[in-house]
Amino acid sequence: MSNVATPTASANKFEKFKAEKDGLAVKAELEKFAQIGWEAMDEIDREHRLKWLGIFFRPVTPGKFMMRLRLPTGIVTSAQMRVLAEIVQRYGEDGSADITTRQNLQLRGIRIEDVPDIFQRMKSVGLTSVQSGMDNVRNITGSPVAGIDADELIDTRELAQAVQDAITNCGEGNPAFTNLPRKFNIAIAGCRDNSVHAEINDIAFVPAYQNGILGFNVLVGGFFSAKRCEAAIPLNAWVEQNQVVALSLAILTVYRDRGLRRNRQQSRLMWLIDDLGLEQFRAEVEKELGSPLVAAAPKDEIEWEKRDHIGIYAQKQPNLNYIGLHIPVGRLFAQDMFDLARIAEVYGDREIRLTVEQNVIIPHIPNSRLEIFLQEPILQRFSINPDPLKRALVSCTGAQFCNFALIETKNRALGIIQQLDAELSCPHPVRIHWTGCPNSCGQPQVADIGLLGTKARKDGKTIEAVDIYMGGKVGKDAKLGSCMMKNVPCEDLKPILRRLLIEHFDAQPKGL
Ligand code: SRM
Ligand code: SF4
Repeated sequence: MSNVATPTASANKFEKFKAEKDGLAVKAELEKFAQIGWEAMDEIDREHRLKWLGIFFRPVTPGKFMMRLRLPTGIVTSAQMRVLAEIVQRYGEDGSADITTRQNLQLRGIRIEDVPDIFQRMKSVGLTSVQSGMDNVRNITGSPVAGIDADELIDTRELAQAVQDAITNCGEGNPAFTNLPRKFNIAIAGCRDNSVHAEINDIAFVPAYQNGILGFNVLVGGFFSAKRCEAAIPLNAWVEQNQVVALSLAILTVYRDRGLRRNRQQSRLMWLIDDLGLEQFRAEVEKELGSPLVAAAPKDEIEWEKRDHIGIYAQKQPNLNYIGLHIPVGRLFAQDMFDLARIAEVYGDREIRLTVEQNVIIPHIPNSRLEIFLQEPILQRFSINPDPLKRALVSCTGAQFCNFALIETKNRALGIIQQLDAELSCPHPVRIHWTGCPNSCGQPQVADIGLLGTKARKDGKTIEAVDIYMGGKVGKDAKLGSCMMKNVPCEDLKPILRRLLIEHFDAQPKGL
């Protein structure tokens, strides 16, 4: 069956332009775009189709594009990080990178004339940004300590890579999956603490035993959007590890061919599951798979509270450790990236890992090198023991670069949290997530305290404000939080957060 749906008269504008020309088609036109420059480009190519290559036009900074990579399980080598640092360095003060809430990297300041060269350099170190935006499958997440966690159940690194390779044709681009009804998220958890937020993915694989065999129970339909947020529900299916790719492709194919395309606010996978009913949806997936699905195992193996991996931890390999560094709101500059590449080479095994909390892990550090590692100046910037509130702070991009944003997020989040850490003693980290608009990229619904950007009226003026979410639970028995307070002006927020921290999270004013 063709992957390009025939648009009906009522089809939305996205379906129409996708049917006119596949997003991936711009790959062949990159040299031309580089020559003519961003201003002369066709508007739909520039603002939409380029996202099929992971290149995002930023209306806030016209001419300076963002590039979103694909890093399955958030793993990047030091050689790759160095190439990315060189790319960012070229743009001076405009260049930076962000670690994303999908364990990924986004580069900023990119000029279209440099993209062909950047792609060549990325390819030389095995990196791709293909199909990372618009109606494609996003970065495949997995435990950030896969393969090194002493207590892990399944090392998911190869599985995440295999799913990505199948969907993207090994990074070259795969027309079979470039016209989904909407974006699509896949997570593969092999750990005991649900470090991937399984519950907020369109497909999540969570470890489960069936008749003594270790495989995965499958959850489907989790998503956030401005209009609706849902936790994933069980598909009532269990698969062996070697069936993960096939099942992912079968679900994607059903979604591609049957998914709802009329209204983009009602196009994510859960809307199709609602439309067909779970039983019928499951039957469609079986038909696509060509074999019946095995019913879910009675229980999964997610038994732990979620870990943040910041600090020093022994690996399953004797005498080796992984060290989690806190990266304030995930923001990196070129020198930071060079420094991370260097410490991964000097102390580790040339590997850097990223977490969905927007932090970094350097694995494979021998016991004998720990003491000297701890003297590295980079740990002054990226602490292994940050203050408890800063430690668990997550923030989406916000108004600095994102045109959907209703508020500024990253800088404001850091400013407020530093003041609160100075004023309060918190016995444990409190997960505060900021997101600049209802799209919820900063996942406020999974947080202890989630702050979702909005606009409010105060003294006759429109001002930046937040809706406050609480009650999000991660790890075992994860559950989404809900909105507790609406339209809190950002300028009035700090005392309210302070009160919430004291009343609900055992914080004490310092000096008492
Ligand atoms: Fe997101 C759109 C940033 C994770 C839900 N997201 C956007 C855009 C591309 C909008 C735009 O074009 O400006 C943002 C780019 C801003 C920029 O310049 O950085 C953007 N999303 C991000 C990132 C960078 C936030 C971050 O600071 O970490 C995350 C990138 C992840 C990645 O590496 O691929 C990011 N976005 C998420 C998540 C969280 C997750 O996946 O766990 C969600 C909620 C989960 C979900 O998708 O179900 C999320 N982003 C959205 C939505 C709402 C989707 C919907 O169904 O309505 C949009 C808007 C859209 O797609 O129309 C959106
Ligand atoms: Fe932009 Fe809104 Fe996503 Fe933040 S939540 S990155 S403001 S789209």
